[in-house]
Amino acid sequence: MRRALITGITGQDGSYLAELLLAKGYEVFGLLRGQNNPKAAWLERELPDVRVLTGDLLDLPGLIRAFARADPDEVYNLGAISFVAYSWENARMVADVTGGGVLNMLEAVRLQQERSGRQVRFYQASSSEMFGKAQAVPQNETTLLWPRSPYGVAKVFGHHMTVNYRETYGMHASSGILFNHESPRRGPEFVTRKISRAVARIALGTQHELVLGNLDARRDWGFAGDYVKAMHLMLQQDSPDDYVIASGEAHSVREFLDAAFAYIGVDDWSPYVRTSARFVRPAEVDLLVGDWSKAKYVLGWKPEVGFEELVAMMVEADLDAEVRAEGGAAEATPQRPDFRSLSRANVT
Ligand code: NDP
Ligand code: GDR
Repeated sequence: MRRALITGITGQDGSYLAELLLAKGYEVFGLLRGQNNPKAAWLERELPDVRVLTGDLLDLPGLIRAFARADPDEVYNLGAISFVAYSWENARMVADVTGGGVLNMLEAVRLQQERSGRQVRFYQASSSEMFGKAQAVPQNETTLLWPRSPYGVAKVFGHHMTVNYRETYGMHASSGILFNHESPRRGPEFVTRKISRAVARIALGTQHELVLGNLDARRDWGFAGDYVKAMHLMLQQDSPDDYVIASGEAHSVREFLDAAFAYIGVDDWSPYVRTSARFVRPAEVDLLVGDWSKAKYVLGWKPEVGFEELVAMMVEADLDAEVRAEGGAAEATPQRPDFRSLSRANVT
C-alpha cells in the first residue's frame, strides 16, 4: 500500500486529493495545524480514513517528526496562506508560511530520504499568481514570472526552491502551476464562492446586495476535482517536472456574475451588485489564462468540467446548503423553489 502525506488537508484541494488517493488505495496522512483546530471535527467526519498528524509548515522539527511517522512515498504540499488580498496586510506571515514553508517541507523530504534510504516524491502547489503582470498570453511553463502580490512573490520563492532541490539533490520534486480552480468547497472569501453563495441567498430572499471589487479581472477558472488528478499524475512520472494546469479559457468576474444569476433566472443582476474600493486590490492581476498543452501531452490530463457547469454546480450546492441552514432544524425535508426550471433557458 502506497503512503501519501498531504499538507493543507483541511483546504479545498486537500479534501479532493485525499478522496482521490483513498479511492486509489493509498494510506493517506493529513497534516493538521494548531492545538485545537476548528476544522478537526470536520476532518474526522468527512474524511474518517485520513490519518491525522499534527504539524505546521513553520515548524521544521514537527515536520520531520510527521514524516518519520507517515514514512510517505508521496508528499503533496498544499498548505499555504492562500488568499491573495490578505497577503498585503500580512506580508511577512505569508512570506514565512507560503514561501518559507516550502523550504521546510523540502528539507523534511531530503532528511526523510537520507534517514529511510527510500525515495519520497514531492508535489509543490505553485500558482498562476506567479505570472502576475503576465508577459505572454496564454501563459506556459516558460513564461516570465512577475508576481504582483506578496502571496505571488512567496509562491515564486517556493517554486524556485522546488526546482533548486530537484537540480541540487536530484529529488523527485514537481511543481504544478495551477490556475484558479473552484468548487462548492471553495472558501467564501474567494470571488467565485462569494458570488455563488450570495446568489443562492438572493434567490431565497435572505440577502439583498452583493459588494465586490474589480469586475473586469479575468481568470482561467477550472474545477478543483479535475485539478487534483493532475497533481497525482505528476508524481507518477519517471522524471519530475513543472506543469501548467488550466482550462485555457478566460472569463471576467462580470461573466461569472452573468452565469450565476442566469442560473436563478435573473438576466439583469445590476440591482443586486455594487462595487466598493474596499475589495479593490493595491495591485491587480488583469488577465490569467493558461496553456496546458504540456500537461495534455506528457500527463494525458485534461479538464472535464467547463465554466458554465462549474458555476451551476457551485450555485446549486449553495442553494442546497442555504436551504439546509435555513430550514433544516425546523423541517425534516426542507423544500426550496426549483430555480433550475426558471433558469434553464439561460444555462448552456
Ligand atoms: P485553502 O486556502 O483552501 O487551504 C489552505 C490550507 O493550508 C488549509 O488546510 C490550511 O489549514 C493550511 N495551512 C495554512 N497555514 C498553514 C500552516 N502554517 N501550516 C500548515 N498548514 C497551513 O487552499 P486551496 O485548497 O484552494 O489551495 C491549495 C494550495 O494550492 C495552496 O497552497 C494554494 O496557495 C495553492 N493554489 C490554489 C489555487 C486555487 O485556485 N485554489 C491555484 C493555485 C495554487 P487551516 O484550515 O488550518 O487554516
Ligand atoms: P485569486 O482569487 O486572487 O485569483 O487567487 P480571488 O477569487 O480572490 O480573486 C479573483 C479575482 O476577482 C477579483 N475580485 C474579487 N475577489 C475577491 N476575493 N473578493 C471580491 O469581492 C472581489 N471582487 C473582484 C479579484 O480582484 C481578482 O482579480 C486564487 C487563490 O486561490 C490563490 O491561492 C491562487 O494561487 C490563485 O487563485 C491562482
